[in-house]
Amino acid sequence: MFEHLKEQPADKILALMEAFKADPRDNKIDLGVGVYKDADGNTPIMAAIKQAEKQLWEAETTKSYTGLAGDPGFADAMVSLILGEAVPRDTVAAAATPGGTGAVRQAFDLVRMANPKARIFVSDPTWPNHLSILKHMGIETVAYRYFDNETRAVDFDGMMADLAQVTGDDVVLLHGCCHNPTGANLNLSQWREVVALLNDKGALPMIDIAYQGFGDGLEEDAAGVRLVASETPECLIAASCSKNFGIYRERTGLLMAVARDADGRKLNQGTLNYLNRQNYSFPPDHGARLVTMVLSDAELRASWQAELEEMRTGMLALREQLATELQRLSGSDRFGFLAQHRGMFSRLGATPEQVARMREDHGVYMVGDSRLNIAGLNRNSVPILAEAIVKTGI
Ligand code: PLP
Ligand code: TYF
Repeated sequence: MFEHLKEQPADKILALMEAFKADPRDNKIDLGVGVYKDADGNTPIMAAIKQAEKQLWEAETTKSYTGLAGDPGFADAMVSLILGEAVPRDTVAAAATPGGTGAVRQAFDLVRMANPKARIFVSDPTWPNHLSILKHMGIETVAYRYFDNETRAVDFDGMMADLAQVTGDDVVLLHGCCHNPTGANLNLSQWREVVALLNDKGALPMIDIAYQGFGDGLEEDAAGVRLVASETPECLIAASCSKNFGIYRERTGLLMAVARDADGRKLNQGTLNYLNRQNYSFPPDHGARLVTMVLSDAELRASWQAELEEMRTGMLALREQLATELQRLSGSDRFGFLAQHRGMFSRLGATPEQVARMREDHGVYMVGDSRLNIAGLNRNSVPILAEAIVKTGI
């Protein structure tokens, strides 16, 4: 039977991670996979998580199953972190999932159950896994313009013109903050315009939020998603804890479905439980429990927020340094966008050939579309990168 299988394309980002590991050069710089790294190139376990793990080891008395939607305390803590007071809690159904990817996958499954005709509108570009999962599921996708390659900012006019084509059968996938791969984000007045358009057309917004706290701050990064949740009748939110809690391998995420009322929530909750059961029964618990402990304990939460803030401001400082260095070396302001972008990523706007030359000549690894991970830099490697960029003629 297996002879009928076809070779599947590799994930380019994960393949790049392997290529970097295999490169023997000492001075290589990894700006590929979206994992936070400190100045020494390590991805640390956050102090609050380490502390929570210790407490959990002492206090946990059973590893028996939780519920199909995971621990309700996790959902409560995350709904409050992401949505704040934006919507009444009794309208929000939520289920823990294996990572943000699991939440995205379950969201698409839910959409397909609710409306097999639904098309999903995705930003051009978007996280490649969105497209890969949608293709695998046989769901029709429509790309909407998002990024202006000239200005390296959001092509908002293009985006609105393309979204004007949505119908009441469609879903529009938006990145909550820190857009992957571009780093270019909507401002609040643009979010308002998008919400008005979707309400006008009756399309369902779906938000993928994987980097809350990496952009402008925990509250600021949630402003778009809160606006959508409070101003539209229904929406889906897929959240990841991988980055902002640094628990990538624990596979911790949450899918939320906001309904019009408590009856709608009941139906959504039943469906989310059903979908978890079909795909893996119970979601992973360890990471979710750590997140719940950190968010519910004042001391752990303060420690987590302080460390997250340090990561965020560190990335901002690297952005400023890189933009300044490039301005100095190139004598032009064309790299100013690096300081405007938010989150771990920026799209540099280089050609695939230039990206290849950066790798071959300078040992700089970025994704083929010229996405670079700012967290892969430190104060010493910024000038080296800036020089390589200018020498490559980008
Ligand atoms: N969505 C986006 C936009 C991402 O960049 C990521 C990255 O990892 C995810 C979702 C899912 O992350 P994970 O499944 O590791 O929680
Ligand atoms: O975009 C990134 O680099 C992260 C990590 O299949 C990632 O989101 C990349 C590819 C993938 C899963 C996670």
